[in-house]
This record gives sequence, structure tokens and C-alpha cells, in this order.
Amino acid sequence: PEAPAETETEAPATSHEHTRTGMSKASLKQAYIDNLFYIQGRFREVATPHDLYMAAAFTVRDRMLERWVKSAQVYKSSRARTVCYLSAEYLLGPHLANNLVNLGIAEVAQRAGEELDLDFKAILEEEEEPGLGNGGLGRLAACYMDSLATVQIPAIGYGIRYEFGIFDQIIEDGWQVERSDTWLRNGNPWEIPRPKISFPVMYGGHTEHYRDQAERPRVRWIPDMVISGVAYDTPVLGYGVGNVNLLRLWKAEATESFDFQTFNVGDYYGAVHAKIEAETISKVLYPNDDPEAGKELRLKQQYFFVSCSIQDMIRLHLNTVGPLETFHEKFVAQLNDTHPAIAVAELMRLLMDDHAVTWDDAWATTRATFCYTNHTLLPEALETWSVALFERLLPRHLEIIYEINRRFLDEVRVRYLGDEERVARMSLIDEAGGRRIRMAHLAVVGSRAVNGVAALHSELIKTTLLKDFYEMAPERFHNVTNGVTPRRFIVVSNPRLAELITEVCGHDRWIRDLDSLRELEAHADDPKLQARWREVKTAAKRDLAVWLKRHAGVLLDPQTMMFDIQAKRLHEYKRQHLNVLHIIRVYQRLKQNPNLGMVPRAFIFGGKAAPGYYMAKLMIKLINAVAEVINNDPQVNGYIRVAFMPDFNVKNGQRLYPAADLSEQISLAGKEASGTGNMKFSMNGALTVGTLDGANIEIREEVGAENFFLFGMTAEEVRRKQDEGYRPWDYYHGDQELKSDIDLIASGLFSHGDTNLFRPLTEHLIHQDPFMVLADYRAYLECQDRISTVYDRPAEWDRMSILNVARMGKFSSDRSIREYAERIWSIEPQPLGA
Ligand code: F58
Repeated sequence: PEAPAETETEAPATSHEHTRTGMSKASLKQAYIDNLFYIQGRFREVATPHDLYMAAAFTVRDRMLERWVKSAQVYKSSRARTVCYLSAEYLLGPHLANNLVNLGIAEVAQRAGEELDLDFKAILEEEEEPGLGNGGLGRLAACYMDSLATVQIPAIGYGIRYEFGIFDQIIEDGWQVERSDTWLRNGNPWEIPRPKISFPVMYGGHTEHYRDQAERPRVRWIPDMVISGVAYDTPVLGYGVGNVNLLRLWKAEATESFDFQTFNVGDYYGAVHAKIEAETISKVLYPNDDPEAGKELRLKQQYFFVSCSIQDMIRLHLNTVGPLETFHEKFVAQLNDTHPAIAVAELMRLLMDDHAVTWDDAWATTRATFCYTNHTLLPEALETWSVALFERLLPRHLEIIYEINRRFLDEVRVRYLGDEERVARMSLIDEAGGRRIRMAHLAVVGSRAVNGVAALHSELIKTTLLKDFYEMAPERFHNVTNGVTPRRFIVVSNPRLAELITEVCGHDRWIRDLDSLRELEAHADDPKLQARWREVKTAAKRDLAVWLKRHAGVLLDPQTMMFDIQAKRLHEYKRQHLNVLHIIRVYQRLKQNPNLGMVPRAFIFGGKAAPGYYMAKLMIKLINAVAEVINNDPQVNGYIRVAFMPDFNVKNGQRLYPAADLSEQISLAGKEASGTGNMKFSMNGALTVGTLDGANIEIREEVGAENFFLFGMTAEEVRRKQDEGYRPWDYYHGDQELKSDIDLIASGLFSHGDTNLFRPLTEHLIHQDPFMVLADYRAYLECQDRISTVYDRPAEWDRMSILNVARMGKFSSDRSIREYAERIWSIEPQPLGA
């Protein structure tokens, strides 16, 4: 089965109580035992934990496949308009628990497991997550896949089946050490290989211009390398519905004809080499959260999955709906950042070169197909590729980009007579220095809609990054504030909270209609609810404490300590070092006054640093160094402890969000496009300490300013201060406590007397401080003091926590997807019953 538009499938005659796919406890038990035997070749007594997991996975998968076939048939016969989400990353997290919840059989499956004497929790723990993404952008794609299915929008997610996902992080001597992620080692029960769905992908060579039989000018691309992309399909089931969408990830392989025929006949070693080179393309995810310019393999990856995906869309369209003129009516393609932006040139190429469509018609179709989401304003994260690299790798696409640019710039000239500066600014080619292609400009010019991911971010796009484009076509600019799926981030990860909410509301409709959490508001002051709310939180903290004891060797007291958590990629703009400065301040206060009656706190961090990002790695070392001193100082360690959770990923994130009292969202205003961790924490009853950045602003609006701990400069104030000439040195000398905190790091206290270790960090703060840590330091400390005061008044804190959850409806990714569907995609739900 292939949703949503496959031709070759007929539904088998199965019903929900068919022995193989029944949903009753008895059917589940029987199916489980059968799968253990017929798929794993084991029976209970000799099965390994992994066998037990695989049997559970196949039992769940069978139940999804039945719904998948039905979805494919309905979508096909209704010729449903379909969204294609193009993303180089999907940070999916473990499937099993999520699919059980979406199928609505989590409880019955648990009971079935108990009757089979299985350790249900251990089985769930056994799953290795597909870490096919770096951070927020990849996780957003995964949340959107869940919501697309749940709100019943026909969709295909296209991406890359990396053999090695984001590296595993271990901490050695306080430093991050990377280990390769081998998620496919034991097989992946959730994917179905489709060897017959494969496409050639070409690289290099040259182009030839010729006239076809009708004397039309045509172009042919003669590549010097051809590889093949093979589809691997993962079904994505919506919550409480019958809709199953398709996540189609491409694996790179050598083409048979290439390695054994076209390529040097008889040259066995050469052929094997070609195979390795081809397979390299989908081998590993780039672990950087900002692109290093000029990585040839990265461009190869991007083009690889884009080309396969666009070829697949054309195939599906020709198989079902018909002529290419209506391609954009059948499909809308969402570009998740600029990584797939080459799709604009690829669709043009395929329409013109392979299907003899004229430039004007191809352009009209292309422009009507694509939409582009921007996820960053940081200049170093904006993708550009050197023209020279393009010429070498994608010569035909370079020609097409030049022609798009020529026509586009002519429009600009006619619109803004004589404004050649504007023409240079808007060009797809950056002519300054080495000539480079601006992928964001290609994405904008080739799309009918552009959006940012939170209100502030979308405004900044219009006034800074894409100002010229906005002035030319304001109607194409939108905002769609990010969201996260409450299935994974409440129901799966925090079952105690989910149960309590359901009990208080008297229904579980909130899981698909998060706005209905508002019903909790009426109970926010109820002492009985507050007590239970607190119990739920403490239980989650206890779980986390047990885990951290085991995996980080730190002992935290869930009963007395406030859990203050910052979990996200390590980056200077996210300002983990601001958090550390606060910890050091509290430490110094305690040392000066050991009887200071303070609220005990556990400061918990999690996050990976890009392997080549020196400063981020040094921040991890600093956190661990501070942890070592504080946790071993008996004078203070009854009050404060510091823990670094190793290997923050989706699975480990699910342990953190439920256990947080306080969520740290402290980026410099204007730098975090949206943030989504902020939403996950708040949905689980954490209060936020945050700046007016990204979606924090909207979270504060929703939960109420009185239920949010705000500090720091606004984006506007940041800009002004930068324009005036920011001088961190003045802050350093103007604030005794700040100076003494930084000096304490520099003194060698946290580095066994080594005064050099952290010098790059402290010096950088004092002299450059590009993210204005020092300017926001004082406001942050004052805010943290207010937080401690409120935490000391449980009734007040609990009320605020309940109200945070009650008012998080807006941040369900279901809402985001509905906005995309209505405002950007013009696409209607296709309801299918569960
Ligand atoms: C993130 N970007 C934003 N990029 O930083 C965050 O504010 C936002 O909430 C999230 O996107 C979702 O919109 C992000 O995660 C990456 O990881 C890219 C990986 C590939 C290289 C470029 C950055």
C-alpha cells in the first residue's frame, strides 16, 4: 500500500476484528505471540528483549497497514489534493508508544502485555529512535507529520533515510564526545522498502542545447554520474482517525547499469568503488545546526532527495490525475527551510527537459506548487552555494537559475527604475567576493507563499531579511506560528498528567482539541486539584532523578528541589552561559552566607553541540565543571545541584519535559525564530523564564503576563544597542557581582587551577559578547529571585502551572497545520473513520 495516490493496490478483505489486525485484548495477545514466532522465530522462553520489542512493533504495524491501504484507496479515488512536505530532516523519536496512542490501544495493549507477563515499559525502552535531524527544525517536521494525519490532510513527507542519524553524545571528563548513531543496526520494523519505487539521480557532466523534431529549442543534460534513490516508506497514523499518511525516505544506491556496464566493464574494484560513492550520499546526517558553506556532499544530499521526490510526484500525478498542466492542483510542496530549495530548479528541469513543457508554462506550474518556510534570521545560517560548485555538480540547474534570475531581475528593474542597488540586493547571485547562489532568494522567487515560524520572526523577515521581496509582493508573506503534538509531548511522555487532565475535564477530547484544556481554568485555585497536580509533577521529577542518578551520576531531590531545566542545542545565541552565570551567583551567595534560606534548586541541562563548534563544546565543559564543584561542595549541595543530561534526543526529552518546574527560554531577543521546546515545557506545567523572543511572546500572551517570568531587552532594544555600539566591557566593570562571577570562572576554580581552559569563553564575553549576555545579566538575576519567591508559595505556583497548561491550546501543531491548510495550501481534510 502506498498512500495517498498509489495505483497498484487492492485492499485485502480485513476487518478490525480480523485475527491478524483485531484490536481486542485477545486478538492482540494472539497476534503478539504469532509475530514473535513467525517474524522473530522465537518463543517467550528464549526471546531477547529486542525480540520482544520487535514482536510488539509488528503487532502494531499490522494494525496500521490495514488503515494505510484504506487511506490510499480513498485518497486515490477522490483524487485528493496532497501536501508534499520536503524536509532534509525528520527527528521522529520512538514510534511504538506513539502509534499505540494514535491507534487508541495503549491501555488494552498494556493489559495484554501484563497477561503475557511482559515488562511493557522495558519493551518501550528497547526502541532506538530514528534521529534523522538536528533539532527544532527536524522535530517540527515530525510534529507536522503527526498533525497532518490527525487533521486528515492527505500528505507525503519526503526526506532522506540517513544510515547514521545525529550522533550519540557521551560525556567524558565533562567534554562532549560523539559516537556514531547506528539506529538501523537491529533492523527497523516501521519501514517498508520499496525497491520498485526508485529513480535515477544525476550529477556533474555538461548540457547540450538542441532542437527537437518540432524544431523547439530543448536541453539535454549529460551527467558524469548517475545514482539511484530507493523509497523506504513509514506509515504515519493520525490520532483517533483512520487516516494514514506516508513518510517516504530515500536511500542512495548505485545503479546497476552504471556500476557494471556503463562503468568500465570488467573493472570490479572500480565498480565497487562507484557503489560506495553512491551509497555515501545518504550515509550520514550533517550534525551542524548551521550550514558550513561549501560542503559538496551536503549539496549532493539535498539534490538527491529533492530529485527523487519531484520525480515521484510527477509519476504519481501522471498515474492518477493526468496532464502536467494540473500538477499544481494535485500537489502543493512545502519547503522546510532552504535545504530543499533546489526543487524549484528541478521541477523546471523535469517539466521542460523531460516533458517538453515551455518555460512560461513550467514557471507558472512551479510558482504555483511551492511554498517556503524560513526558520532563521542568523546570517551565518543562511544557505549559499558557490556558483563554481553548482557548475561542477548541477550544470543544468545553474543554467535554469540564471534564467530565473534574469527574468526576475528584469521585473525588479521595471518596477524600480534605475535602482541597481536593489537589483544587486535581490539577485539570486551574491556577486560580492566569490559568486554565490542565495538559496533563500531562490526559494522566495520560486514560491507562491513565504512564512516565518512565529509572529515576531515573521515580522522581522518582512523588515530585515526579505524586506525588498516583501515590498514587491506583500501578499505572499505569512506567519504560521509553530506548534507541537500533544500526543507525543503530553499523552505519551506524561501519562500521569494526561490522566489527571482527562479526569478533571471529564473527557479526553482535549487530545485532539487542545483548546478545550481551557476547562482546567475553572479549577486552577482548587486546593485538591493543586495537591494532585503537584503529586503528578513530583512523580515525574522522581522518574527523572532516578534516570539522572544512573546516567549522569548526580543525586537530585525531587521532593524539595525546584527542577530548573534548559534543554536545546548548545549555541551562543541560546545563552546557556547566562544560565551558568546565574548558578555561579547563587553559589557565591551561598558561600558567603551558608544560612541563606533559599529554595533548593536542581539546575538541569541537556543538548548537543555541533562537533565543530568550539565555543558550544566549551559551554558543555563549563556546565559540567561547575557541576563538579557544586555537587561536591557539602556547604551548598543540599541547596543546589547541577546535572547535565547526556544525549538529549526525543526519547530523553520526553523524560525532561514532564519533570520541569521551570523552563529556561533565554535567547537574545530577535535570534530564536520560534522555539518549540518552550511549548513542550509549558504544556507539561512548567513555568517559563524567558525573553521576548520567538514564540515566547505568544506563549506569554496566551498564558497571561502574570503567569510568565519575563526579563531582558526587546528585539528593538537589542537593535538600538547594537547600533549605538554595544560595549560588554562597561557592563563587566559596572556590576560587581557580574565581574566576580566571570572572574570566578577565569580564576581556575572550575578547572583545577587551569586559568586558560575557559579563557576563550570569558574573554569573548568581556570583549565581544555578540549575544549580549552581560547586558541581560542583571535583569535575569532579578527575575530568578522573583521566581524563587513565588516557588516558595505553592498555591500560587500551582495555580500558575495549571493555567499554563490550560492556555496552551494555541501551541498544538494541529492548529499550525490547519492554518497552513487554510491560508497557504488551500486544501481540505479527507475524513476517514478510525
Ligand atoms: C529551528 N532551526 C529554529 N535549524 O532555531 C527554532 O527557533 C525553530 O523553533 C525551529 O527551527 C522550528 O521552526 C533549526 O532547528 C536547524 O537545525 C538546521 C539544520 C540544518 C542546517 C541549518 C540549521
